[in-house]
Amino acid sequence: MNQKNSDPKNPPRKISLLKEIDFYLVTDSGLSKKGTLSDVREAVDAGCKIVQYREKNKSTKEMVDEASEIKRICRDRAIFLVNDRIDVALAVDADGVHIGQDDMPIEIAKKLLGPEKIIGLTVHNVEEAVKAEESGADYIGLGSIFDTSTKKDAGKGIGPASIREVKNAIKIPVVAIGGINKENCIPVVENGADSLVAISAVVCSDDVKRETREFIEIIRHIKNSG
Ligand code: 3NM
Repeated sequence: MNQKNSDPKNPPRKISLLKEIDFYLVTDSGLSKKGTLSDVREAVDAGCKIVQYREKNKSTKEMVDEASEIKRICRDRAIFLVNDRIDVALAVDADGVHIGQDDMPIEIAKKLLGPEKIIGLTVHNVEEAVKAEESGADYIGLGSIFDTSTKKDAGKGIGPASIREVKNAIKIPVVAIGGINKENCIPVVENGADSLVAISAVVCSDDVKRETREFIEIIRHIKNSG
């Protein structure tokens, strides 16, 4: 049985929310100026409605502690997903996970998490996007849109026009990621990205709240004038 959404016309509120989200925060403690918790607090205070906890350098215990605190910050204000670590997501009862092509197969992740949880999958092209939708992903992260040094194996940027190709092939929301900043985000949104991630452009800043607010304003402006 496809557990994706029992009624595609009436998906759970959290999943339909994904289409309405403009800016999507992904944490990176290695790049952050003020630390992950501060970044989450500031971004959510600025109106960010989705947070992905992406942590590659901490112990499981540290991650569970930090994820519990992020969940508390996000409560009633933002969707909270954990990158890769289904165990951590389960431990703190996060809203879902974001996984990559080489992580847990999505069908198994769905079984482990249950049908109410959100699962996002990273894809790099139309073929992977179609497969992600077929296997029950609730949204896809498409990247890397531009060249980036934040993720070492991200590969060359696929360009913002690829967002349009993917949007034309699937119905689930498309989150654009990789090398995006306030200057180059316009074609990203114009090509149909439902939401976008900018890690270094936000967490390397002295003022995460201001950067997040500005991204949200730019994205809304482009969406509303399109
Ligand atoms: N995933 P920045 S690119 C986490 O292509 C991540 O799937 C990518 O960071 C992908 O906004 C990336 O600093 C890093 O370029 C994005």
